[in-house]
Amino acid sequence: HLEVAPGALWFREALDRDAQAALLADIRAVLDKAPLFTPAMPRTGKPFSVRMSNCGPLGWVSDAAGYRYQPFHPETRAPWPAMPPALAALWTTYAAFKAPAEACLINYYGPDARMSLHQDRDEADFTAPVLSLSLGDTALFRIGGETRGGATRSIRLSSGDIFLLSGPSRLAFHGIDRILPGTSTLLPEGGRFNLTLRRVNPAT
Ligand code: MD5
Ligand code: FE
Repeated sequence: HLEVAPGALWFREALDRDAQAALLADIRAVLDKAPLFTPAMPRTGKPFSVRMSNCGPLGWVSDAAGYRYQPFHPETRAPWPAMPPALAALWTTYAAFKAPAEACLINYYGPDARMSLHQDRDEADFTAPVLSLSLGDTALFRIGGETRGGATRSIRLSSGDIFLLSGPSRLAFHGIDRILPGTSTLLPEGGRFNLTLRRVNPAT
């Protein structure tokens, strides 16, 4: 792997095409039960350009009431589908954390979707890493430091890449500037899935 900042580990092409296709099939099965929804910004209610779903005991949602983790889909109200074993295995291998992941956030980016610079701080335990897996079109990912306005660097995340945010990078500002359409043939519909595996509650 490449350590792009202290604790920010980039495993390029960690998964081969077969492994990517298998995980994609798992994600499609999750989405059959828990369809992508359009999150909205707290207070303003402005819709995100990224659509989302989740699997595992908890899922991240956002609406006019705020950002939070909850155990059910915001529209169907059904419990999130179980975490596919292949995803749990990635957590074991790459995060090597003492407690299992509780949430897998599924982000879908169409050709015009983006995600502005932010920190992930809705989890109660920042000692656990966040594991990110990219599937489909390449994304221009930007990562900075723990304060807004500092230096940032830009990284091209491609299909099969795993990115692990741990230690000093766990609270790094980051975002997706844009998707590069047509850079992968994995998704027939185009675009990009990003899966983030997270620990939400303190590991006892
Ligand atoms: C994505 N997702 O590609 C991006 C980047 C999100 C999110 O940012 O919150 O869903 S995944 C890489 C990532 C995740 C968590 C923390 C950090 C990077 N980080 O501290 O740099 O859909
Ligand atoms: Fe994030």
